[in-house]
Amino acid sequence: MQRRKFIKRATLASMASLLGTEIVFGDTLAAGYLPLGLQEPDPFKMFNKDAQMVLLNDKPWNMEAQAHLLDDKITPNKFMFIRNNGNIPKEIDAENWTITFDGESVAREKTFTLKELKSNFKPYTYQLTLECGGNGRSEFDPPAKGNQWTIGAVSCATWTGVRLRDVLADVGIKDDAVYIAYHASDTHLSNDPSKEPISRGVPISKAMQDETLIAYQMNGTAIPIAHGYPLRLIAGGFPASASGKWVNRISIRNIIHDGPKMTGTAYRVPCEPIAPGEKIADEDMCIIESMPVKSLITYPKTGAVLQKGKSLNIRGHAWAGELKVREVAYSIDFGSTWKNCQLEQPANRLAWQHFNASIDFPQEGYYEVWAKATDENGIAQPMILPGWNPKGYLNNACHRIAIKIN
Ligand SMILES: Nc1nc2c(c(=O)[nH]1)N[C@H]1C(S)=C(S)[C@@H](COP(=O)(O)O)O[C@H]1N2
Ligand SMILES: [Mo]
Repeated sequence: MQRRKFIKRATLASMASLLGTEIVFGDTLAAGYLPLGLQEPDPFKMFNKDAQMVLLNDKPWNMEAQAHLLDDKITPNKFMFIRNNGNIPKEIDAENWTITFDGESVAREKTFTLKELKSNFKPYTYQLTLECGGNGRSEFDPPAKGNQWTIGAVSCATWTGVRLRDVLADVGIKDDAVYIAYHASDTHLSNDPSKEPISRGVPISKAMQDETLIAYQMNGTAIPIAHGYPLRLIAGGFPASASGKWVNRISIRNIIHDGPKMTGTAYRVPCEPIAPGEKIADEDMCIIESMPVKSLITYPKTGAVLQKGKSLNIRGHAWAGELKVREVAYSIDFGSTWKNCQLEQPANRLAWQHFNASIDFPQEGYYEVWAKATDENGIAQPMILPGWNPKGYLNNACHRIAIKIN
């Protein structure tokens, strides 16, 4: 019979110091036992994410998808990227959740409970593309600080909520209104209660669009905690940072909102192109509004091996901020020649569009399939990195996958 091994006294002492207190009865623990209090939470389980998602940061939680995970026409929660600037609110009381409309340019300051919001205004449902302004940042050189997103900080889910416009009509906005700003209940990483991790917003014209929602459902059920439960602003086509999660206040401003992450280099790019690494003054930086045209090949997964003589069906999505995508083309010869893909219409304005193509390869060997989308104004994705900027935003270079034909 093998004797059960007990934990070593030194191990117990170091665990106690990590926990900041004595482990009472610790001498009965088996060797190798890790007290729950010392176990790192598993973010994939905690947020119901697929294990193939990629964790970029745990303080705060930031997680991205891989291209092949984004194959669904409507992104399910398990493949949706998470981008947090602060700590997710701890105690969320949806029953008693309120949202206040205030600011210099509000006519009648007003607070609604979540229930009132739902019963006073008509619900609308749209598929809306949300892409982080920093998606693709990892490729910039000189590198930019921040989450090193590759291609996976984009999603297109179904969002249900009330139109911001309808609520603004109810509270009334004064003639001098220029911007709306969100405030939310997540907390600053420093835990300083007087600091907000992020408070951004959109111009009034964007706030007035049909698809700008104060949403309470994602893909037909309550919004998952990580994505803003129980209430979030959704402004598709703009950098996703404009879509405030856990929103409890919307201020109608008579100036361009100046909250955290609105000023300086945050979510701004040089108004005029600059050389990589060049210094630039804050006043020469412009706020990112509509996101640039982009596409993603979601099938097959890069590295796929195919039998000679078979054609390959590729598919993916394309989006262009507030614009429609006019065309998606593919190349198998490193951009020398291009052929058109089939492109679907969007489900609604600001939803990504699906494309597919059937590709024949002339002989065995290594290939890359490149995809290039063009927006309705004739602007196409660049094949190499677009303009360098200090924070590494708006990398919409062509996506490519490797294919081997045997
Ligand atoms: N309150 C709050 N809203 C927020 C953020 C945040 O940190 N706090 N992050 C923003 C950023 S930068 C992005 S890209 C999106 C990410 O949305 P998701 O995590 O639902 O994918 O939420 C935005 N809304
Ligand atoms: Mo973001």
